[in-house]
Amino acid sequence: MKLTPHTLAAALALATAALAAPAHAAIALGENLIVNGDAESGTAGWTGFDGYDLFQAVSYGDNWVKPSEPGPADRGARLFTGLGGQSAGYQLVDVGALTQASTPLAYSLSGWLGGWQAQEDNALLYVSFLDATGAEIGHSAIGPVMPQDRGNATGLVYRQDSGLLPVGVAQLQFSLSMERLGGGDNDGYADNLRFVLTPVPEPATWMLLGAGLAVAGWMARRRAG
Ligand SMILES: [Ca+2]
Ligand SMILES: [Ca+2]
Repeated sequence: MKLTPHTLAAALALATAALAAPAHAAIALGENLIVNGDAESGTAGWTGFDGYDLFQAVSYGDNWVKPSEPGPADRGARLFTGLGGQSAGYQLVDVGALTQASTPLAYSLSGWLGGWQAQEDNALLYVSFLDATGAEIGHSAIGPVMPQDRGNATGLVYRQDSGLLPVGVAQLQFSLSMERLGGGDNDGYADNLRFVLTPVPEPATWMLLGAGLAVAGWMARRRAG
């Protein structure tokens, strides 16, 4: 199968769905479930996909993104960059203990993604929501950030996606990929990757919010009239 640009992580996500989840530190609501999402521990926590180079962790500096160039204020010393033509790695997290509770959960996926000058090298972070059989029952993704998104300037841009976690999720698979579309280096950049689950507010809270919105809408219509 030929991989179309920007879809590598998504295409690979299902490839490892049957793999057993590795041992993982204690997980909790409100905590970042991506291990070493900030590259400060090198590539610890990430496993390469068969047939692809694992991305690398490099220091902010002259050859990649300068500390003064756009990116997270709390960027630390390192970021992820691609290696070879296409880099891809993943991590699996067992979240059954969190999702089996009756309370609905909301997710927030965020991170800083970028590239180099006007080159179209890019990074994509994709999370698969897997049920107990390993089947994907939903997903979320951020990226790619293309040159026009960063004004053809080297750096990283913040991206975020959020929503309700589907019922029945047992595992999360985080897939990070970078592809090289220009020059010799794979300049898909990523740093400060986060995925957080939080309880959805109680139904009473939603009712109050809904009532407030209804009143606001009525006021708006009244003024418009
Ligand atoms: Ca960092
Ligand atoms: Ca490049």
